[in-house]
Amino acid sequence: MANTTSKKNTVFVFTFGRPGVGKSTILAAITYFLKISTRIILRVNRQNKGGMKVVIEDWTKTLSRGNFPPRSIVGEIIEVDVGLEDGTEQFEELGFTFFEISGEDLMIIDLQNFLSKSGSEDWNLEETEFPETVIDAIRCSEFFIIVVQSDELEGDYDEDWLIDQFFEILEEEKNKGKLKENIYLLLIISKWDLSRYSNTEKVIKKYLSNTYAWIRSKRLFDKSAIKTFTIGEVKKDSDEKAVITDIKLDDARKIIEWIYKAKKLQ
Ligand SMILES: Nc1nc2c(ncn2[C@@H]2O[C@H](COP(=O)(O)OP(=O)(O)OP(=O)(O)O)[C@@H](O)[C@H]2O)c(=O)[nH]1
Ligand SMILES: [Mg+2]
Repeated sequence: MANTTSKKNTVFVFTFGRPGVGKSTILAAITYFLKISTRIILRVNRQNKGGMKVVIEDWTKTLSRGNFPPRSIVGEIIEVDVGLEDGTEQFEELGFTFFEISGEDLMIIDLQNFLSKSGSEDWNLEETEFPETVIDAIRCSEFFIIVVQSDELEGDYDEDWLIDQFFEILEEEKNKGKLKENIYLLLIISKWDLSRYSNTEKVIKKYLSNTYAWIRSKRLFDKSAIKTFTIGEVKKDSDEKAVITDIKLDDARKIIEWIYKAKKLQ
């Protein structure tokens, strides 16, 4: 990890969201968009030591064939490292390093909730804290992408609570002086092709009211935005497997452009 966080000229982005919301798909789409853009090279991270998995080639091939990236493995941090060549237009001499940890790993927060509510005597906070590698990734990140799934916002699952807890962890870290000086938030409503809604702000205010309050307060994040994402048209094949029948990279472009602009305006 020391190798990774000391990498120069790269902007670290941490992705957060419960299992299966579409984190890997969003990162794969951004990578694919960058890959097929001219003047951009995908930098392969050869310092793959601290248990990080680098997936650029696998993911872009998978997407180009209309398939989704595989579900992330519990306990493994995925690191997508893209270097942007010195182009004359938008992107120049900058890189992005995206971290994704499996949604299951983030459920550690949920476990804390469960154990504290159940009053279990075995509850040991130390054991339920994020692993060191995750904390390191959080500490070096300037951008935080939170992903929520458009067709599950109304469900029983208390996503708002989960995000709220994550923000509290960030705030604690900030108060300890361990975070980057300026941090930015992008809240992405994923699988937008399945959505019944049109007004994103309204929907977040209604179903994720605490999250919305954090965004509005500007207490933690210097800048934030709510964006939607779809990978395009998705259908089930004869084996009931989801496949991408028409890939769209427009949302991926908007996400990376927002990050790029926020970085440049610093
Ligand atoms: N309809 C639709 N389905 C999507 C979209 N993106 C992802 N999916 C579906 O959601 C599944 C999970 O997506 P992933 O990107 O693997 O989700 P994840 O958040 O990385 O999951 P973990 O890493 O396991 O926590 C995919 O295999 C697809 O079936 C989308 O834009 N539209
Ligand atoms: Mg994943």
